[in-house]
Amino acid sequence: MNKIYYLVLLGLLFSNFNISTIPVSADSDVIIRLQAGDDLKFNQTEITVPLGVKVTVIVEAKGAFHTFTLDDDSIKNDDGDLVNLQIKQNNVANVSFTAPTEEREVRFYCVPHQASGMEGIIKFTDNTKEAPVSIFPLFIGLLSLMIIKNKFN
Ligand SMILES: [Cu+2]
Repeated sequence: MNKIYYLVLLGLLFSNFNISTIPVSADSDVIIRLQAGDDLKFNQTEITVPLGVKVTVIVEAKGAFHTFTLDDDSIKNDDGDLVNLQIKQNNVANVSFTAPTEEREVRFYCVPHQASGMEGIIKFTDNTKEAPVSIFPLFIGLLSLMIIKNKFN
């Protein structure tokens, strides 16, 4: 009984580590959907993006004219211009750019409403370095261990 118990425990631990360390491919595109609300806020204020990926931001403007503007001159859109997307009231628009290849945090804001707090942060991070520990699989693992243990007892 004890052998099975520890083998299952070992297996679960290793499977958890595998799940938690799979890196997202650097080739994959990232699509960010933002709502620029009539409350003069973006519906997301902290966004994490891997380094060097192609990013597309789709912004839906509600109630007013809004912009999605990056506070970083070195990031250019596909036309080589600054990222300063203008979205008419109750319209949807999008802009694409390539994420920087070095870690940094870039503020995004709406030009007419930044003073009302219509802004947020994009964190460009090297996600291959991070290995977030997933607690849910561990919980399931422990739960199944308890069930197995009860069956053998
Ligand atoms: Cu705005």
